[in-house]
Amino acid sequence: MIASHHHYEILFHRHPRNPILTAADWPYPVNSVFNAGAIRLPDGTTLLLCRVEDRRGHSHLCAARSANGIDGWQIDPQPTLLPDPTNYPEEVWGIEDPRITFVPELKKYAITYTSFSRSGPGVSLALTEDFRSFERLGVVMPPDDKDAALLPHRIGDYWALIHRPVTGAGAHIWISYSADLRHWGSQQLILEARRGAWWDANKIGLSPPPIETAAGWLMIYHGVRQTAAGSLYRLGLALFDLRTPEHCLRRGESWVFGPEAPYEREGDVANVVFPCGYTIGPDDDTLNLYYGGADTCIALATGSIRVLLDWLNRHGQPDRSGWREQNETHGRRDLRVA
Ligand code: M1P
Repeated sequence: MIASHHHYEILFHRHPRNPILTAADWPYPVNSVFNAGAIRLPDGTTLLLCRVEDRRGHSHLCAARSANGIDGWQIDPQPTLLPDPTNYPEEVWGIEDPRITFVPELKKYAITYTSFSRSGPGVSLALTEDFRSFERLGVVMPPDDKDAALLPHRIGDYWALIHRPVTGAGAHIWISYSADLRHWGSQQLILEARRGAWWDANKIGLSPPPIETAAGWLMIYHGVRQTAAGSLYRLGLALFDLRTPEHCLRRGESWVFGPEAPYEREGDVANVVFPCGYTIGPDDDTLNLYYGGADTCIALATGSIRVLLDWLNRHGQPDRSGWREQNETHGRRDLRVA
């Protein structure tokens, strides 16, 4: 039987102990904790790399570790990764919204985060083996760009980064390729905000890193609709080809998760759900999605990858927004071999 809410299927179930982490849990004074990257460590520990905002309004990152991913969090007693504006001036107004990808070829975790520079938000990349020491590679996408994640392995010979530049044409999702993680090219638009009345009309961005499945890269993205009462952040699903991830195979029409609970409706920024990470259960199917609630706290919702893919099969449509741009702008499809 399909669980329903106002007759829509429920794809994500909120944990009854939500919010699972708040500023009150922090070992030092903070304003808010939200938008955490997530990863399961080899020993089974869940690590959240949380965005922590101080009362200046600047953010840094702090690791929290838990055996069950729900409670018993061990939070680093001090900030884990602070902005370093002396050496990295792009971090002058803080670092935000990390996404974590384990990269088997490097045996390291890649962290893509927003560096808030005087020119606006850009994408920075750091590598780590242990979430204690970090190797910064600096800016990989200049402002205005954010909502980025690295795919875990090369596509052909090239690393792939999904990201969200803001261009004169709007805030859409793009992909870029690199041979060395430092120099990026072959940029292509892959998914557009839909404009008009759509729930994802005004801007979209990648939420957590894409999930690699046999059917393709499953993307959970956030869509924003501007309303008379402010911005409304909700989540949608799209599926991209495994070997040519610039090609969208299916895109859901309806949103699948949106602000409903009080900790999502009310906070520093009302009506925001914003996941930056997930872990996958031992059954290889259960998706534990960690998300910021109203830019104030961290919450957990659980779904099934199989059910999400099945929903996309039933409710998704082929999406040509990226293809149109790729063909009109470049007149060819595979820029990586150019
Ligand atoms: O305040 C809501 C969110 O705003 C930003 O998202 P975007 O620029 O994609 O609309 C996020 O970076 C995040 O800081 C915040 O949760």
